Amino acid sequence: MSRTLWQHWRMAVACLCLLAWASAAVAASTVTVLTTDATGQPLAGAVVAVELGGIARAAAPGTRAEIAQRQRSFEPGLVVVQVGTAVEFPNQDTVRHHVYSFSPSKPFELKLYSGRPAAPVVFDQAGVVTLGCNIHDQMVAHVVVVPTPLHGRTDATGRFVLELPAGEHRLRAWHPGMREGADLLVQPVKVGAAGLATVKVVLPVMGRP
Ligand SMILES: [Cu+2]
Repeated sequence: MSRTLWQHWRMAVACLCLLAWASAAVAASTVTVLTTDATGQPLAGAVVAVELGGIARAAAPGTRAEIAQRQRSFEPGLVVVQVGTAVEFPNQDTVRHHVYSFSPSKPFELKLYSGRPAAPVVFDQAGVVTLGCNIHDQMVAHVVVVPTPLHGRTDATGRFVLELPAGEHRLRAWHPGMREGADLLVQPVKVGAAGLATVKVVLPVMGRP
């Protein structure tokens, strides 16, 4: 190998190494979030949301979700939406319902109605909103409002798996077994260059759900 070729080869190797380093630095790593109660028992169905870089992000205008009323219950009984989402509350029963929330992050009421209300309800603040019906006391639902599109619920083993880039993020978690009115628990999550395998989150649930 001539001296010039050798120099080119060395340069190429250096470039490749730099590329590999750069892509490792931005690559996402697979992170498992494990939610448990205070005794270490896994919690299925916990809501987990992560704000990348700790930055809150609202939903794109026009983002919609729906909670119907069917057979005198809310269907589904829990939705997780991004801040700014407009939620429709169609009544599919023949009886009228009166949907309300006293939750501080979104107090509202849809007075006794049939069919589809004229306008959806926009959930513009992060938090947990509890819904009820003035006519049917057993009707309860939750709208969990999070400032990120990156959210999900834990499986039967209490786990939610997602891809996270290196950085300092903000994780929020909540479980229906937590005290009524409890907000999402906030926990910082730091993903280093070597990645991060598991994040444990202990939620203050009241007894077994
Ligand atoms: Cu009702």
